[in-house]
Amino acid sequence: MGLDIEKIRGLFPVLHQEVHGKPLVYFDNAATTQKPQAVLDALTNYYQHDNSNIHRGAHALADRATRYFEETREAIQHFINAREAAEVIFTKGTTEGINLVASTFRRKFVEKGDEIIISTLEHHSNIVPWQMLCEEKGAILKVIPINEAGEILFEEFEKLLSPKTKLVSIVHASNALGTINPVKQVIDAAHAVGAKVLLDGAQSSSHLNIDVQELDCDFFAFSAHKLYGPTGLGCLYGKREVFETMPPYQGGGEMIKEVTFEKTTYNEIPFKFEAGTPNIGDVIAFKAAIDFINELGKDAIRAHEDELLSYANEQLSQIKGFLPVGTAKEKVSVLSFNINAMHPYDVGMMLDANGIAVRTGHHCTQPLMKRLGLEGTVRASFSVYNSKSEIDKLAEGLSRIARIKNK
Ligand code: C6P
Repeated sequence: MGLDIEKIRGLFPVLHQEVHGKPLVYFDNAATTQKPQAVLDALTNYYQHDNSNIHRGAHALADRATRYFEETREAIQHFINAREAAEVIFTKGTTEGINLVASTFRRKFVEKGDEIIISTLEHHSNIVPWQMLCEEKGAILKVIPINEAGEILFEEFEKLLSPKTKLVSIVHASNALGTINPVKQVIDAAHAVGAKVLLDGAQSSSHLNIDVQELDCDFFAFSAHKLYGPTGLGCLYGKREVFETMPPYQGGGEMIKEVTFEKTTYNEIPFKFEAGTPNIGDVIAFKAAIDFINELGKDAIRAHEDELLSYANEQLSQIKGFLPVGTAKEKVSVLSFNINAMHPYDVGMMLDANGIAVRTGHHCTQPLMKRLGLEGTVRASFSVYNSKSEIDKLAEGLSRIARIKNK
């Protein structure tokens, strides 16, 4: 039995509105997903009944807030199959997770002449922190090339590996093209030369089953807002033995064991990496998003999204001037394209006039767009609450746009 999409849509208040006089069709899910009522309720409930600082107060509200906060950590542990909850750190998002690792590696593990490997598919947040590190330490940034379909060239990656490779940081699923990278192979090859591996899971976490133990990655960073959860919140998974060797990211409350003016000793993980009062309300609300996903099941979500992706490919391929961008064999439900030589922004504006929300531009992957010889693309990204009838509306809208251009 497939999912009951109408019922699922009923859980998302924001979907039931008109935009420019047309029913909203929300296809910008790779940028951020919408939030189910349960997440909104959890957030309100926290501020109405439980609001308190955590881990320090000796009163009922503080106890409750601490318990709910740590329950989310445990839910995340199971969601990604980490060995223990302490291997999950709360961050502001994928970007901060990557910056945390880059910052600690810069201070402790990377020397002049060492190498960091990323791929051509990376989001800016998995490029710039490593460039900053390399600039400061005199290290070298190497980039795995891709083919025209948007797949990494694995043999070329193997050639880049050497005993100088300190870290491989690679996107699990591309936000711009949808490509799913062969990360297990990447991790095994990187470990063979002694390098650590960080996976940017911003896109994969919402579509694929994640098992960090099976993958054997050293780090996995993702954002709550792409998983039906609140914005400004994310998680960084790290293996205990790796986290324990790393210096703290920021100094402040919570991350210490004892402070004197002469010397400070640091707290255990995860608290060592969680300085200051965290985003308590959003962490607590995030559990409702994880529960929502678990109730539907990742396999059922993926099956529905895959069906939408192939249906969209079929329908849009019939439009004269439709140029798909990113045709990897393994993809999440991201469809990037252009229409003739039209500027993606113009296509996006015309779709918006029809109530259809897509993202246009370089998708924070300028080097990838340059490699593909494009200024940008139109990107439709599908989620569990989307339907084939919405894709029909996209196809109709694009046909009209293409006809104007073809005249
Ligand atoms: N991509 C998109 O529209 P933050 O902003 O920290 O939550 O996530 C950053 C990030 C990192 N890696 C990948 C693969 C991503 O897709 C993103 C966010 C959004 O594609 C916003 S640019």
